[in-house]
Amino acid sequence: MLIVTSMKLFILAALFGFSLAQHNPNFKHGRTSIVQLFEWRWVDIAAECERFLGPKGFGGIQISPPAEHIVLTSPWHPWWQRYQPIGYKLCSRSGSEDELKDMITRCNNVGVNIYADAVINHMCGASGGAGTHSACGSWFNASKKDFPSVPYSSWDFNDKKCKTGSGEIEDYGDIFQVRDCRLVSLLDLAVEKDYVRSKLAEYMNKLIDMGVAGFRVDACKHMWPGDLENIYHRLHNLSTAWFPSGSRPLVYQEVIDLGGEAISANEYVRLGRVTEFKYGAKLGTVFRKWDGEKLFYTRNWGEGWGFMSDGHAVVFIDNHDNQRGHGAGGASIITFWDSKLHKMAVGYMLAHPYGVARVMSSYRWNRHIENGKDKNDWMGPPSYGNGTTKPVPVNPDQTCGDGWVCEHRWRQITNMVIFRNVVNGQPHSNWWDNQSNQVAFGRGDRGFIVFNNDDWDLDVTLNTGMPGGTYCDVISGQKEGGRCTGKQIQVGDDGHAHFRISNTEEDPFVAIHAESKL
Ligand code: QV4
Ligand code: CA
Repeated sequence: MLIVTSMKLFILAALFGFSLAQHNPNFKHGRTSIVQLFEWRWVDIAAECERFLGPKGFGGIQISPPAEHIVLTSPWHPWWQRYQPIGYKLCSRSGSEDELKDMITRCNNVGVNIYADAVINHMCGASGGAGTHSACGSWFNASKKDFPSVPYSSWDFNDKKCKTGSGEIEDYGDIFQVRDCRLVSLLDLAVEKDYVRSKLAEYMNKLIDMGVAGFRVDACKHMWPGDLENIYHRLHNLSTAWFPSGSRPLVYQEVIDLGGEAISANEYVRLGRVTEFKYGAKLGTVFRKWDGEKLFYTRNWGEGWGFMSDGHAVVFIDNHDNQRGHGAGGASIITFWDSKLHKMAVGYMLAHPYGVARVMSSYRWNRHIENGKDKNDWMGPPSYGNGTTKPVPVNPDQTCGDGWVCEHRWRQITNMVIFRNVVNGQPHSNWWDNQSNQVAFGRGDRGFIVFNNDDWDLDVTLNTGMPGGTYCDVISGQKEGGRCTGKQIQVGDDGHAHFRISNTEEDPFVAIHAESKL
């Protein structure tokens, strides 16, 4: 037997392009995309897997944090209460442990993976009070740092290590503060302690044994890479009920790195994937045509734009933070509120080979912007008066009701999720641009996409690289019962096709792929 050190493995992985453990999303059946079902209840997710996500080829779901969290009433049940754990009982605003388990099983059974959002840097805020105001009534005392349901006591927190006067992170330029002090007053766990590490790993392993395929790890910038490495090494292999034996959980770490901070995403890529926040911030700027950006500049999109290396990135247009002014990215972030641009930007991401792609699925709230800030950025999901989350109803036209946006059900987005599966593994090819905001590119001979983000029409003949035939555009419609419900694109035997896209169209882009051929 050859003993391969992890360094050698790393070099081998780099040479042969296979993913390291923990970088592999463990997708089933050649699927390729994750959808973030922000604040959905477990019972709704289970139903959505069976009726929509499984059949449409979604690879996985990022779920909201499943651990027991504080319940706040001022403001009234904000979404962010779920980022304030008070223990690791699997009991949350999204439902009970039984409901979680049933959902994980049913989603896995239809080929859809579950990735849990793991909040392991901290517990609730320091002024969280004492009592049983938690998702399942576990008692805790924030001022005494007493969380008996874990149990954690004041020994398990970082306060002695933190050197700032306030105990808070005051300067993001000081890596010690960022890791050892409190993020917005959240009680900072001593992740260097063996006991704390063992509790965190126990929590994550329980989820792995139930069948999750990996984790989005919250607030990684605020934890030392060495501490995270130790926890990740303790994680079990995935359940062999659904995954090949020896499969490691995917880990994708939330590190916001737009450049210019003391801590960089690169410190974490060795351990797992990392959220590439530059992606949505830059693509938003490009599609908005701000700062002199033009779509044709994305000819070398990906590493060419200073992003982390392809095998390390999880990419997205928006997330639950930056769609409401939290986190990073600022005003350039394109959300469902700008639906036309959103569909184009998500379409671009899903057509492009860089990174593991995550689609956002949101709820509507009473956005109220004053002086550039949303006063209602705290508002939780559609709820009843007592704060319990409402179900997600599906309308006859397949859209969602009751304030659930369900971007993942928008035809243009669903069809691009399918496009990404169809072109999986094919190279970025046959680039064309007009030196402005009209661009086109293919994915080998399996797919081709054309964008018109200029203020004038696009009218051009392009080499698609695809076999001759009639294809259905999957943006204006799709292939249904042997015909196209939207535009039809004629590809000649030489691979060339004529495209005409008016800038005033509802969706000024066109996409065809091998399985949309008549
Ligand atoms: C406030 C003040 C503090 C004060 C405290 C006193 O800001 O200075 O000491 O009151 O009571 C909420 C409130 C916040 C409040 C805090 C503690 O918004 O005002 O502190 O609770 O009571 C989410 C929200 C936060 C929220 C947090 C916990 O975005 O607003 O804080 O949940 O409920 C950085 C990080 C990055 C982070 C990003 C938002 O590097 O890791 O900020 N992103 C992740 C998650 C995000 C989550 C957290 C981290 C924390 O994606 O959703 O924050 O788990 O860039
Ligand atoms: Ca910390």
